[in-house]
Formats: sequence, C-alpha cells, structure tokens
Amino acid sequence: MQLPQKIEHLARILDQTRKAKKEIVKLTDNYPELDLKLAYQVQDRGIKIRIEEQGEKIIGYKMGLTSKAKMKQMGVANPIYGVLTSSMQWQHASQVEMDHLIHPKIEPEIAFLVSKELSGRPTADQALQACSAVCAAMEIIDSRYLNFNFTLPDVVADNCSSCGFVLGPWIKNPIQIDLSNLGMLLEIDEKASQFGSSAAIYEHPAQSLAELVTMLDQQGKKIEAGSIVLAGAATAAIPLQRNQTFKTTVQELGSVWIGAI
Ligand code: OOG
Ligand code: MG
Repeated sequence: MQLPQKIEHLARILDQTRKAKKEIVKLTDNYPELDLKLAYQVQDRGIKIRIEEQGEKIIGYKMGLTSKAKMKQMGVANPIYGVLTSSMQWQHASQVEMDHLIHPKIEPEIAFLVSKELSGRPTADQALQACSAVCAAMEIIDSRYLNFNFTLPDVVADNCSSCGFVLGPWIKNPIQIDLSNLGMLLEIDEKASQFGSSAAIYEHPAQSLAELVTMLDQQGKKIEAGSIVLAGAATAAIPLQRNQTFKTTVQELGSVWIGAI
C-alpha cells in the first residue's frame, strides 16, 4: 500500500471502530510498520474525516501521558497530544450516555483557554501569558483498543483515546494563580476516589502547555487564539459507571462534575 492509502486505511479503521463502539486489537499487531510519524499522520487524517464528513470543528488540544501515574497505568512513557473537536465537549453537570461509548474512563485535569496564538517553543511562563483563563476539568477517554492495550504509536493514531471532556467555570487571569502545586480530588458519588496535585502534570500544567506548543511546532502547527487545552491527567483514570456522579475539585479553581447514565 502507498503511504497516502495506508494513512487513509488506518484512519478509517479507527473511525469505524469509534462509530461501531466495538474495540479492536491494537493496530501495531497487524501493522508493525506504524511508527510515531505515521501515527500522527493517521491522527490528522482521522480528525479531517470528522471535520469533512461529520461537521465537527477543531476547538483545541489535549496533552496525554504527562503524569507518572498515567505513564505507569498505561505502560507508556512519553507525552503525546491529541485534538479536541466540537462534538467532544459535554456541559458541566450534564449526563454522559454510556450506550454511546465503548469502555470509558474519567480522569481529573486542568484546562487552559488560550487567548493569543501560541507558536514556536515558549517557556511555561510565556505559554501561560497567552492564556486568559484556567479551570478544573475532566477528560473521558475511550480507547478504541481492547482493554486500553496499546503502544505509543497506537494511542497517537487513536487521537490519544479522546472521547470527551467537561470544563468547570473559567477562572480569569491564570498568570496570577500559583498553579504549581494545587490539590486535586476526584470523587465518585461524593466519596474520595483519587488524590493528586497539579505538580503531577508535567511538573507544572503550564509546562505541559509549553511542551504541547513545542510538539506542534515540530509538525509546523500552532495553537489558535480561542483554543481549549487539556494539560493532562493528574492521577490514574477510573472507569466510568452508570448511575454515578464524578466530580473533580482543584484547589483555587473550583469543581466540575458529570453523571453517567
Ligand atoms: C491515553 C490518554 C492519556 C492523559 O491525560 O494522560 C491522557 C490513555 O490513557 O488512554 O489523556
Ligand atoms: Mg487526559
């Protein structure tokens, strides 16, 4: 298969798996030639399919595997990024319908609102200066692979297990908040489930944002003004289950919650 056909083929496999809600064995089992470079091309094509055929829009990016807890949970040790589209955002305090998903998990995160274009290789401070707001967030991941079992290229091709996310109320002027070591708590039905610190997110969530910009720069890309960025989970992800409510509270930033039905 020629390269463009291969990219198309792999992107279609993942897109169909997402729509059919039936997990598959990881791509590298059958396509050992899938490397990181090809994986980001497959991710790109998968997002274009969603834009061209499903009317979605790009609204931001997510960083993944930025914490030691997540790297350990997934057995993969490099940060990666994926794309957020308009269909992935759930409203704060709304309900997620489990029937639409495969085997979703939820994780506590911090999100940024980037209000000035970010490109090149900024420092964490420079990246933060381009943001007008920050908030407590949760990401719902739903790997298209059996048992979330994947290698780095597999998960990158699969848009880093992206499924959805929910944002708490935006807090303005993030530059005035010390984001380096904020306590983070994920509760299930008001019982503590996971504890973490914003320090677990690439040592500082703004450092994760700066790393995202640098990784995008290597692909000739930048973050547009108005984009949302999820900086990465602070703890391991936990399975989403019906009839439960999941709430993340971040010190200084407040809370966000969502139910599953
Ligand atoms: C990959 C996505 C990781 C994060 O915040 O670390 C991620 C996965 O765990 O399936 O979103
Ligand atoms: Mg995440």
